[in-house]
Amino acid sequence: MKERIPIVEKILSANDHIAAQNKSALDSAGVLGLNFMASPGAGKTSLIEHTIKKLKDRLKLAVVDGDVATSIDADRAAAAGAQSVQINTGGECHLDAIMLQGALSELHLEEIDLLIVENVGNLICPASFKLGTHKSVLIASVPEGDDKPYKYPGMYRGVEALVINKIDLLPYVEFDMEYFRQGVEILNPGLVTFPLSCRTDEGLDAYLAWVETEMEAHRRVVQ
Ligand SMILES: Nc1nc2c(ncn2[C@@H]2O[C@H](COP(=O)(O)OP(=O)(O)OP(=O)(O)O)[C@@H](O)[C@H]2O)c(=O)[nH]1
Ligand SMILES: [Mg+2]
Repeated sequence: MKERIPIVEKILSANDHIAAQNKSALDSAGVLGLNFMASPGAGKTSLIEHTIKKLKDRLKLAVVDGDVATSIDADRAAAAGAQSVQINTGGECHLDAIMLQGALSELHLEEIDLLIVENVGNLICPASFKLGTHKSVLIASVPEGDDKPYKYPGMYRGVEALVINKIDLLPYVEFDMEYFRQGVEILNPGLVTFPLSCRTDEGLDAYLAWVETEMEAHRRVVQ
């Protein structure tokens, strides 16, 4: 058991090295990279579809989708109007930097402003593997329950923005928003948070404004 720790550290450090290369490729092309993480079914692809439809007149978008199997999500992103690449992990519960590097080689980065990576639906493994994206966004959703920050602290600690999706279901599901937000505040004080619904569009504008502000800030840094 003792020998596993250095091996895990080596894997993560090799991953960090490739992640740094990915970030540098994105920066050279002026692309802002967002890493969307969530439980299965929280609404990652739904939010990506909204993001594409609302911003595609102003920004050139690409999506890299990570799933164990199928190209369902990449097809949805393409149908919404973005370049898209599907990664099938074949069983791995997260994307890693090498997988993203392969996907980036299939995209014309010079023609992209915003890259959204949809990680594999999982609240544990994706938190440990840097990809080289600039910001991580966690999409929580009301039906998952209000205890998730307490049970998956690593994920909640490591993100720069939080979406609380499916607020249209608040009248039907037991979800104590105050308890949920207290858990988040302990782990990630002041975390920028967007309660919204991909079903009714409520709250979407604040999230979209954040994406555009991040895009502007990134342009100023890399120019
Ligand atoms: N009621 C409600 N349903 C939603 C909302 N957003 C997404 N859904 C539904 O939730 C289900 C899962 O949505 P997806 O966008 O595919 O979720 P995902 O996180 O991409 O799922 P995986 O990629 O399989 O992990 C679909 O049936 C959506 O229609 C919402 O705001 N409200
Ligand atoms: Mg999806």
